[in-house]
Amino acid sequence: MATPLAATPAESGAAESAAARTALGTAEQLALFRTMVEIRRVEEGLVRAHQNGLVHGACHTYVGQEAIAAGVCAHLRPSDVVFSTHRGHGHALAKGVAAQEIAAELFGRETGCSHGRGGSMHLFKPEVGMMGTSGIVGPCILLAAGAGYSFRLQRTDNVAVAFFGDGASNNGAFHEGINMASVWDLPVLFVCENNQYATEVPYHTVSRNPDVAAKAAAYGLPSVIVDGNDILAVHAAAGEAVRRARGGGGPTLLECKTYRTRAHSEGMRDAGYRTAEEVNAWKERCPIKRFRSHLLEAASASSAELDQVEREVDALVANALAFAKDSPWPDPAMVTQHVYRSEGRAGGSVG
Ligand SMILES: Cc1ncc(C[n+]2csc(CCOP(=O)(O)OP(=O)(O)O)c2C)c(N)n1
Ligand SMILES: [Mg+2]
Repeated sequence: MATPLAATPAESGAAESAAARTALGTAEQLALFRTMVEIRRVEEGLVRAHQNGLVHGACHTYVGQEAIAAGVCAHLRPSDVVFSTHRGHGHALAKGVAAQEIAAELFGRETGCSHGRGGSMHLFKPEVGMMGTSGIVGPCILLAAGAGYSFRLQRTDNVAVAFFGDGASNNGAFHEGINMASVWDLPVLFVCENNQYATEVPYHTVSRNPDVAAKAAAYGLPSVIVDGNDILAVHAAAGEAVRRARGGGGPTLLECKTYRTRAHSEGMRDAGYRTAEEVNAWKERCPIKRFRSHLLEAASASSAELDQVEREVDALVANALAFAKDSPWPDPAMVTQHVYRSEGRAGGSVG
């Protein structure tokens, strides 16, 4: 099947121009590199664990899209909030949820960030502003608009972020959420990760316009399209949008052109709707490989330094997976805890 890809900015050119623009020092660039490597390694570890029967429930990986979570969340404070999707491990990690809490959650253990009750699509940690991954496509856009409204009422300068896929942009929630945020100038960043497929449905078959960002014009908010596999481009565009939101300038729709290089979900077939050539071409555009090359070419880091980061991340992720595997299961007697409200009602203590 011939699957025309939406035009992406020429990757090397985009990387160079973003690099030329970046005011980031070595430490900040190394931090972005570390976050992307950590997301990738956690996903690879979860894939192996899924194959070994240790992960319970679905597992949609973020492999190939790491630059987006890393580039956006680098601008966020713990008091800013993120609403995520079914493909949200990277968002949770970049927002500050520890790898071991995520691994333990997918393993169904008490030490997981949702005490093993939720799994991959219920990663919550409000203390760091991670307001949840979700199996329902679209509502994260409305939730972020609502959080932005609450920040406005509370007179804070916090920012709400919604991450969502191209598939969500044809959901009514997208149109209602960005319209409300736009008319009320809410402090929200809408990040569309256009990986060009919704499960097996190519975006060009469900939208005449390949650019989700174009829809912003209908609602009067600014939009930007970036190469989502270029960490410096994502970081620069997200920085501007977050500054605008924090300063009272209203929301932005940021479209990141990207690609998932693994199956929609672990264990699902990954054939018949896209070609191996297409997948391989995008593997060549791997955001981590590209940033590594850039850091070396720009002499911002040595290969020994980058290898050291990778070794540290490898150790952290190995520990996280071992921690998850060795963690206790939730106590079956607590199964109804957090299900029913137990205060302020006659006979309300159910759990
Ligand atoms: C409201 C709703 N409709 C349909 C689904 C089934 N579904 C799960 S993932 C998915 C594809 C989503 O595609 P996209 O938003 O592009 O995200 P991606 O998987 O590409 O990251 C669909 C349709 C769902 N979970 N929720
Ligand atoms: Mg998609």
